[in-house]
Amino acid sequence: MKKVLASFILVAALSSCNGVKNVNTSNVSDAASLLGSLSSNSTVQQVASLFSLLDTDKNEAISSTEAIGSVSENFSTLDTDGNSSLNVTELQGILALLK
Ligand SMILES: [Ca+2]
Ligand SMILES: [Ca+2]
Repeated sequence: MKKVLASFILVAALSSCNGVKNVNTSNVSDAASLLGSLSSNSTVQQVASLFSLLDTDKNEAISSTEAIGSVSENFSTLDTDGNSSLNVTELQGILALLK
């Protein structure tokens, strides 16, 4: 009986791990596809959606580890106040860089 309980706990722990992983992966792929669809004609709202997808720790700032793709490549250009993180206003600068 103890062994069954132990296996159950292990399975539960593994599935909760996978659950978290899946959420993160889908956020990153959502962010990547949104980023890929952005153009100079994209709206402020689309950039705001991208911001919330990239801000995985929800501290209202994109750190260099949260940035992906062209946001990551242009991180220092976008970080106009040089505090090593991007706020939603700074991320809007991505629109000017997209052609
Ligand atoms: Ca963050
Ligand atoms: Ca900044």
